[in-house]
Amino acid sequence: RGDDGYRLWLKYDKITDTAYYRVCQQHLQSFTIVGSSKTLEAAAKEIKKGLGGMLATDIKEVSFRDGQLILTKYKDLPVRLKKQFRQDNSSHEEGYFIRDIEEKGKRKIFIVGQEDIGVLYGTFHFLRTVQTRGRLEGLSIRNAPKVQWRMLNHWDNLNRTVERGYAGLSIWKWDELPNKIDERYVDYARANSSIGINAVAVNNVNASPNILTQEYLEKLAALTEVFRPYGIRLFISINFASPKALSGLPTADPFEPEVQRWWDNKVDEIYSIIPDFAGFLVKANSEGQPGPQDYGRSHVDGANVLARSLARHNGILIWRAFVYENKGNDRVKDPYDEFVSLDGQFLPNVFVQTKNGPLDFQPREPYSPLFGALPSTPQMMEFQITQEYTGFSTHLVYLAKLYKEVLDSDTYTDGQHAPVAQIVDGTLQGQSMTGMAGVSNIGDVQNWTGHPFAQANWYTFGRLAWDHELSSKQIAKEWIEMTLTHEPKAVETIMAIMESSYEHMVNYMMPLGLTVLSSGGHHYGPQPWQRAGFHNANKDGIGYNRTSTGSNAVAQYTEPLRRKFEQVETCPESLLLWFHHVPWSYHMRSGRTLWEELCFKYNDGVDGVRQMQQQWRAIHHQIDTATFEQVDRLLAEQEDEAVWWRDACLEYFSQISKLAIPTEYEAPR
Ligand code: GCW
Repeated sequence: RGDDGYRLWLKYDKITDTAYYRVCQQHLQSFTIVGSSKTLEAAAKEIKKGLGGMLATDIKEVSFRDGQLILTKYKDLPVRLKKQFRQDNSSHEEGYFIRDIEEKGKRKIFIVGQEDIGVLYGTFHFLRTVQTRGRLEGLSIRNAPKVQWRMLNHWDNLNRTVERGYAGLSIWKWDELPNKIDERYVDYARANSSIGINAVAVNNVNASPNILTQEYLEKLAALTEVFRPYGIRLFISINFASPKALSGLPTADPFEPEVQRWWDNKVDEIYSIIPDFAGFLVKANSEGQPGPQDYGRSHVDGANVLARSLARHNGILIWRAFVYENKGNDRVKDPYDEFVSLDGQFLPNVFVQTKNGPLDFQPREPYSPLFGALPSTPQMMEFQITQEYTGFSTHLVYLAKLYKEVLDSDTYTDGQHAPVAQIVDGTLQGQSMTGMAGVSNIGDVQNWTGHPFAQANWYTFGRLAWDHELSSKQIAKEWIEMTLTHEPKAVETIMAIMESSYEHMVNYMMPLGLTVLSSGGHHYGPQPWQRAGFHNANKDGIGYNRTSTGSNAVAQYTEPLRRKFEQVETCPESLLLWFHHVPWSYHMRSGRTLWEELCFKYNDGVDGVRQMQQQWRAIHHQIDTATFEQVDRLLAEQEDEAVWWRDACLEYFSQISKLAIPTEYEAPR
């Protein structure tokens, strides 16, 4: 029987490596939990499920003296062990350490958290160690997250459709809540907790006011009962005009005292039902959503009204910076232009949430220049996990590459080495409120994400939000071993597929810094002829001039980046057409002309997909049949669509450039 993908990376199949199995059997037959709480119960359940599955035996809960595996908070350790572990202990409330020691002649593994949630995170880490066949002897791990809020944003509507969702309907069955708790909610919480995700916004940022009705608050309360043991806090997206829509107030003007009162009352009501409610996520004055500017007020004015209500309960407000005007100007400049002057004016419990790039989740963008430019405002990174512009759930694209490229980008803030990651994790500008959000790719299809490899993007987002220093390779390896296979050659091959997949996609869709060549509305497939305002192709050349002779978006970057992007010779070729309008005959570093390079890249992308197909077929025997065939079929579709992208774009650009498409770059099928 094939695997249906429901168990994600928490498969816990029996260990087939006999030597490793024997070691585990010897050391992991029994466990002890010190203390009691729902979170510790969740840890115990996971140990039984995880080790029980991998050892194919019952794991017994026993006394402290007999336990081979001890799960405990640091403060509950006996004094002698506290002394022994003093250096391992971290004061981080989500931190933990794992240590293998000899205690009174017996080997014991300790999983020790500062708080219960640390014990649970440590438990998942330990299970991952066994799942990836890590060495148990001498185990010594110390870990804590680098970022405070590690969050999924669902774009799920209350009617269960999912905006930009490609994996079925929303997992939230609002019609059944609060009375019926779907088992999937628990597995969702387990999966998130296993990768360190500790917050979710459950509904679309294009928000229905109804989420704030008492009816929905009770449904939400039922969800928090499931989330709480797993350390997951609840956010909701709200509609700025809710006071009008729900209570018939004549206005939602943030300066009207009755509006502030309305939010105060509503927030009090929420906390009376959900005492640990985390806060609101808001899309305002963006793509038609209502907001403070409807009343001539600023983003700060709007955000602070909500933040004030929330602060009375230690709640948090996340205000999105995804704004643009569509007035024929260069819209990539809008978020920066609107928000930089507001720095320092938001209340302390406000996050500004900024998309990774200044445009809109394109296959490749430079990092958003807002990172580094808001020194006095906590800023939350927003990545997209769902593949709106990167192949829906049809294309195999491992997004760790995109996330890492952005996080590693040097912003040169204050003239020093200052990667985006250090702005996001707060170390560079001394922020204590930090966060990273990912727009979820989860739906109610059996395997959660549609494409089996799209699970890896959920996984990798969580792992990077926890620790942005992990490499994309390392995360891929973990995920493959937990999900697909342990056979070393197959693991290597799948890693190679995943690692190369992102660049292939960029190449067959939008190489050299091109953007938004996708069709209008649904964004599936190419329609460059509708997108002239993004690529600006004409008979002389192609690309968007964002230098000082054009829209001057380069001015939003600090030196020396500004100069680097400004000059065509120093601008990275991967972003060339993002920043420059370049003649077709321009000489690229490869020796090809720009036109030839474009043709080369598109073909290279198609070849890349064909190569992935061959690589996948070569490991046929190491993958369960159902998964193998599903991915194989999807790769065939991806190949067709890569060809579709290449041909549509090159045919179209060829008509404009009046240049023929050279066939020499085309590999045989
Ligand atoms: O990428 C665009 C999407 C919209 C989305 C918007 C946003 C939720 O096409 O569907 O709306 O971004 O991020 O607000």
